Amino acid sequence: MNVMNISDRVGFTEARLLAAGFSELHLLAEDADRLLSALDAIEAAGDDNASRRAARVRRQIENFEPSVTMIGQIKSGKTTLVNALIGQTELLPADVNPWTSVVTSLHLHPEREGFENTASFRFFDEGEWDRLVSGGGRIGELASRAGADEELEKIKEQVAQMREKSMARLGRKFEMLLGQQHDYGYFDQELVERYVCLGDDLDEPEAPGGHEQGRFADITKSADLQMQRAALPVRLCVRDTPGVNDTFLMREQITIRAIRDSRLCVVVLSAHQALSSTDLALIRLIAHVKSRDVLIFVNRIDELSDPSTQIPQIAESIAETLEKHKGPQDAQVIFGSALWACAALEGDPGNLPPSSRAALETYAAGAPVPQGAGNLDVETPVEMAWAFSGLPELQSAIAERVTNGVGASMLHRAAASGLNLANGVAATNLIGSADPSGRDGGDLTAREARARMDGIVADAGAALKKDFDAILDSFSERMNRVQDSFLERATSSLIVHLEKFGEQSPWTYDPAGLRVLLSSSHKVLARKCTAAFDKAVREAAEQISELYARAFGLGPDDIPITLPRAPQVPPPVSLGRTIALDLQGSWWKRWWLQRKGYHAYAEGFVELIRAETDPFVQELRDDLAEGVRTEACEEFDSFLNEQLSVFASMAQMQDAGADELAAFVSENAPRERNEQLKTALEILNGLAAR
Ligand SMILES: Nc1nc2c(ncn2[C@@H]2O[C@H](COP(=O)(O)OP(=O)(O)O)[C@@H](O)[C@H]2O)c(=O)[nH]1
Ligand SMILES: [Mg+2]
Repeated sequence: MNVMNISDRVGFTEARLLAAGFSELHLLAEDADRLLSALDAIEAAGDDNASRRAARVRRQIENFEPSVTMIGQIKSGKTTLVNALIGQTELLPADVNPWTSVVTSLHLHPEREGFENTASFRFFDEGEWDRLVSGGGRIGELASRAGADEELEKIKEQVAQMREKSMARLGRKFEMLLGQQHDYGYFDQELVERYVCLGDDLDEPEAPGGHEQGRFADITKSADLQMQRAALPVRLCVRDTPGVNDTFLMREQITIRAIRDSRLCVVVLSAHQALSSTDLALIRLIAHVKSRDVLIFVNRIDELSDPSTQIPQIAESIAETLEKHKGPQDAQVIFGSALWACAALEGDPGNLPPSSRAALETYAAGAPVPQGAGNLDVETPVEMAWAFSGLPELQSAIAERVTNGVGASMLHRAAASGLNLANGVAATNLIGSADPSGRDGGDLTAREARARMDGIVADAGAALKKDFDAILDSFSERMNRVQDSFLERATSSLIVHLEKFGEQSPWTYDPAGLRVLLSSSHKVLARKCTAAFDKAVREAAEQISELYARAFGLGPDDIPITLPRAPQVPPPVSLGRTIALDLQGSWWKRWWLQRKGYHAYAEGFVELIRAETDPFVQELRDDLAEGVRTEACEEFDSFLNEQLSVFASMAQMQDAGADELAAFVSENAPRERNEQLKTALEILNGLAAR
């Protein structure tokens, strides 16, 4: 396979198809460009301090990469859908062996001169691998806690087999590879297969020097491919996950992590079993994500005998299931077929299997052209297949969420920074152009002013950290209380049950209540964190404004300060992980039968459920809440540093001698530069006001 061939194969038709749904991303790209031009003006008009800070904001805009993660059952068509979404129908191998656990991230870049494709593959580290292999993953832990020895043995056997095969494939090097990363300055299908795709012929020893497929797939944890896409005006990361299924809960953890890494997720379902009972674990995973950040793609509608009639029925049943199980009820549901999309991209819908083609024709004849297909001419078979594949609708939903969600937040943050810098430059110019006699309008010496500014910054930073300590402590306490009272209530319910029905009748207890309470603790946390951040920036800005007045004689109109918004608190996705109480199947029953006497029940129960629910509490406290604190403090530091830089520029101007001032005036005299700064201020004011 030719390397150039695979990476640059998007032809004209494909690019046109792909562009149809992404049009809203152009709005984001245009705003980002205007912001960048405003930063150019700041760099041109400001001193070194301002230029350095402006360059930093520029990098934040340039590195901005929204991402979307595909989750769903194995074989629902996630990988095929990702291939269709990026217009390369054969890039990622579909139908991979269900043992693989690789999360693949495709980092898509707008077209740019001199861009080089790269790839990196990371392996599980030793700890992760041991957990998977020796414990049989989380399912092994669950099974052993619930006393399901037989299942555990089965899993262990499977894992041992897998390990043997890995060793055979990877040889002596195997253990040394754990924790490592392999980087490449290119990629092609073969390279990707080597890392993400276990061969089907697991029992065949590899032919000497023969195909390399799946060589590393057992131990690959993540694959990151950097590539460019002509149809995209901004960067976008599309993440493919291995899929959740019943047997390997290790995957659940992988999926949770992948959802946490993207604001937006697409739940891919199979039309002929959309949201069946096996998808309940999936609903739990998205139950705590905002509806707006979840898209449901019902794939494989080409396998329905009569899509037009069946689609409304499926939609209704999905709505019912989501309502019943408290999933994200307002999530947008899109129907489609990745197979039709791939056929369109390959320019040959005529080659579809007859039943799939017939379904397309019936569907297209009986349904209106789906949203997002833009001005595609659905008369041609290629465009018809694309329009009805659901891909344009999926793209436009992604584009809308990105543009108005993370995109808008990023623009606001960057515009607020830019505005503070631009106002700093304008205020510095004001000081520099004032009549020398009226220049020192302040009542503080330069040294006093500097000391005061440093004091404000240090105190403000320390105060926010202290506030966060208190918030995190009370969050942790609250979660412990919730966990204790859940255990208490569940145990007394258990005892009542035992007294009434005896030991032979299994008891169930829905852990939903625990999740609801922990989720409301999370809401309180989010509210408090946002309030603490807002208060910190407001108070710091007031003190700094006051100092600007005293040190430079500048009022709030001369040097206004724009407050950054509090960072978003991520949803408590980890509450979706499966715990023993969720599995009211055979293991749970067996756990019953092994206990002797009520006391053993109650004690064993508390121990089991505490061990099961501890990870919720730990993850919310140590990952989520700590992450929120770190981000808020960084954001606040960045705001304070911006003001320090503005202060430094103004102080320098205030103290400038006659020579420096003359140089400044000659350099800044050109009206053109001031005009540019004025335009920049207008742009930034407009964007920051949104
Ligand atoms: N008929 C039909 N088959 C599909 C569709 N999407 C994917 N497939 C097939 O379903 C199988 C599993 O797809 P894959 O993308 O690997 O699923 P994943 O496990 O969710 O990533 C492959 O053989 C695909 O060709 C579709 O829309 N219609
Ligand atoms: Mg897949």
